[in-house]
Amino acid sequence: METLQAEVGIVGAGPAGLLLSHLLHLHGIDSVVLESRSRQYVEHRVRAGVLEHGIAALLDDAGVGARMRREGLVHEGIELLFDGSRHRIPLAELAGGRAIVVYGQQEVVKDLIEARLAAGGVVRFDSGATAVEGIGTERPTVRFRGPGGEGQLECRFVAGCDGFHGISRLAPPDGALRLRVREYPYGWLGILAAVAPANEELIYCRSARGFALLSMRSPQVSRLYLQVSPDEPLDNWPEERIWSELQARLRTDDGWTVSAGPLLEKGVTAMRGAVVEPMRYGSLFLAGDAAHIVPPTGAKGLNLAAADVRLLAEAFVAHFAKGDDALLEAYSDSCLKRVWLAEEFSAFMTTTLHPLAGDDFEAQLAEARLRLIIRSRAAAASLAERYVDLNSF
Ligand code: FAS
Ligand code: PHB
Repeated sequence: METLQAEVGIVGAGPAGLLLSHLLHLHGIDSVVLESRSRQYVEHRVRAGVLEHGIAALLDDAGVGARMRREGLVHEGIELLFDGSRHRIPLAELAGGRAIVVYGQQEVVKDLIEARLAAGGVVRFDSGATAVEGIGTERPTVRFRGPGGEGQLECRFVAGCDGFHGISRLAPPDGALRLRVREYPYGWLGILAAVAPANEELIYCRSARGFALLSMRSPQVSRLYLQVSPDEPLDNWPEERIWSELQARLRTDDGWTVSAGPLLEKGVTAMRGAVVEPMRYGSLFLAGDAAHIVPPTGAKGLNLAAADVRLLAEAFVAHFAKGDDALLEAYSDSCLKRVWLAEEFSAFMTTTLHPLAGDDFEAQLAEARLRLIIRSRAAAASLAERYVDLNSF
C-alpha cells in the first residue's frame, strides 16, 4: 500500500481544496490533494460564474488572477426584470466602487490546477478518499483508492473540501455535527449556449411563468437558467421548448427578449440551503460545500468556499509557523457567522424571485420587495453590498 505524508491532507479538488492547497504553498506548508474524478472532468464541470469583489482580489493577491483579469467580465451592475420592465441596480455606485467579475468556476479550477502542478504540488486525480480516520488524534489518516490501488495519506490536519456529497462531513461520530437543511420547492434548469449574451449584465427575472436568469461566460457564450420543479426530468426539455420558455419569461413589454443559439450543455440542479455545525471536529476542518450549501440565486456558493479557505489557510499558517491555535479554535464560529449571512441573502433572493404556485399572498410580498428595491436607494444599496462583497462582512 502506498503511503503519502503531508502537513495538511485535502479531500477534493474543487475551488475550496485547490485554493487552500495553493494558499498553504505560498506559506511553505505542504499539502496533498486527493480528487476522486479525473482532471478532465473537474476542469470541464460547469457550475458557478460570479466572483465577488473580495474573492477576485484574493485570487489576484494569491498570484492566480491573471487570466481572470484578462478574460473575466467586470460588471458594475445587475438588472431585475419583473412586471414587463427591466430595472438596473448600479452595484458599484451603491457599494463603494466594488464590482463583480463574471468568470466560470471551471476556469478558476483550471488556473489553480495549473498553478499547483507548476509549483510541484501534489494533486492526485482519480483517487477517491474512502475513509477519514484518527480525526480525534494529531495524526489523522485519509484512506484512498487510486489508479495504483489502495493508499493512505498521513497528515497533521485533514481539510474536508469534498462537497456536500463527500465523505468528510460523515467522518465524525454520530451526533458530533448538526446539519440544518431547507429544501426549496423548485430547481434550476441551467444551459450553456453558443450565442452572444442578449445583455451586457446579468438579468434576474421574476415572471408569472417562473424565475429566469440571463448570465454569461464570454461575449460569445451565454449561461441561462429556468425555474423548474426540483426533480424535473431533462428529457421534458428539448432545445426548442427551453428557448421558447426563456423567451416567454425574459421578455419586456417593449418586445425585448433573448436570442436562441446552439446548446453546449444543460442540467437540472435542486435548490437547497444546508449548514453543518460546527465546521470542525478534532483534526478535521470542513470548508465549502462540504459544510454548507446555498441556493445559487445569490451567487454565493463559490465565494463562500473561497472565503472559508482564506481563513483556514491563515489558521494553519499560524499553527505551523507560530504554534498559535487561536484562529483554528475560532475557525468554525467565524465562518458560520458569514455562512448564515449568505444563507439569509440567498433565501431572500430565492423567495423574492421564484413564484410559488398557489401562494398569492407570498407573491404580493415578493413583488412589494422588488418594488421597494427599485424605489428605495437604501434597499438597493443593501442588496448591492451583499451581492458584490458579502464575504468581506
Ligand atoms: P465542489 O463540489 O466544487 O468540489 C468538491 C470536490 O470533491 C469535487 O471535485 C468532487 O469530485 C470531490 N470529491 C467528492 N468526494 C470525494 C472523495 N471521497 N474523495 C476525493 N474527492 C472527492 N453556484 C453558483 O453560484 N452558481 C451556479 O450556477 C452553481 N451551480 C451549481 C451546480 C451544481 C450541480 C452544484 C453542486 C453547485 C453549484 N453551485 C453554483 C455552487 C458551487 O459553485 C459550489 O458552491 C462550489 O462548487 C463549492 O466548491 P467546493 O466546496 O470546492 O466543492
Ligand atoms: C452563473 O453565471 O452561473 C450564475 C450567475 C448568477 C447566479 C447563479 C449562477 O446567481
